[in-house]
Amino acid sequence: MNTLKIAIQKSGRLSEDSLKLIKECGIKFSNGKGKLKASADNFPIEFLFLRDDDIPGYVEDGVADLGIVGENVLVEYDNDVKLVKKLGFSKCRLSIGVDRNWDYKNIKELDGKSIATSYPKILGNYLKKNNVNAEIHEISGSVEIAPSIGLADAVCDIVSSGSTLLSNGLKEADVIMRSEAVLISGKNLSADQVKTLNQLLFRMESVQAGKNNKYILLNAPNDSIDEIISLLPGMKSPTVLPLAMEGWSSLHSVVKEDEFWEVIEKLKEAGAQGILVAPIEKMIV
Ligand code: PRT
Ligand code: ZN
Repeated sequence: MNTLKIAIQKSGRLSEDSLKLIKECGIKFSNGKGKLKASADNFPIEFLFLRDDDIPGYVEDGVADLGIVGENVLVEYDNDVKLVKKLGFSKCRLSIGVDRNWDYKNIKELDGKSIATSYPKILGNYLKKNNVNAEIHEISGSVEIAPSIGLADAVCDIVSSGSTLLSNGLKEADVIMRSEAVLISGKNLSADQVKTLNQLLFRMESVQAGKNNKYILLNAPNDSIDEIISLLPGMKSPTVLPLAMEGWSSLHSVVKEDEFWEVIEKLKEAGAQGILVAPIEKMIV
């Protein structure tokens, strides 16, 4: 059997982007509302829709072969599974939050204090590593209200924009870990399942590479082509085509998303004109 069962969060912050990634990989399926299972029409994969906290355990037990969870959940539960790939979405931080008037300098200030969290293991390890002796109050939700109701001196919670801390009179004082969605797998996949996993990873990597790059077309006088090629090395080397106008060429290449604006400035200085930039759906290097 080469079919893989993948566990995806049923409803929450990971759900939409997890399903979007699967769809961008060309995998078609219909997941009616409230369904707990679905299978793909054109790829050997089945979906289980679960609470995120249950996913690492189900993958460890072999109920699911793969799963998508936040790294924070993976590290907290510490199941015997493999982290296969970071997926680049649902980015957040697990941070210490303290009263906004606290002149907090470093983690040592939490010595002898109490901290409310849903992440006792990650927090405990961090405190131990820093030789800080604090009391950990494990609570499962609404951690941010703990200081205002006198339950704890500080919190350790997931932060994204920071507005939840802010609206509870707290500030982000220390980042304990950075997290994003990750693909995990069990340790006992069959050889056929590993083949399917490699096909899935190949598709995910093509989608990610596409997102990290832009397709760029521009016109340039022939005497600036060498300089422009050095700015736009492309996948192998840029395509250079003559324009109908004597002495000019069109160049086609790819540019990395995070270098994009810097490169555009340099291209303009080198004499490029009529620059067109288009998204890339998939990129196979
Ligand atoms: O029901 P189920 O158990 O499946 O879901 P859940 O409620 O436990 O998890 P969910 O859907 O809230 O989050 C799933 C994963 O998304 C988390 O494990 C993180 O990896 C990731 N993630 C990304 C976040 C956030 N951003 C986030 N902002 N998880 C939670 N939050 C919460 C945080 O707990 C706090 O209450 O949002 C608030 C802070 O947000 P800001 O923007 O105000 O800072
Ligand atoms: Zn959860």
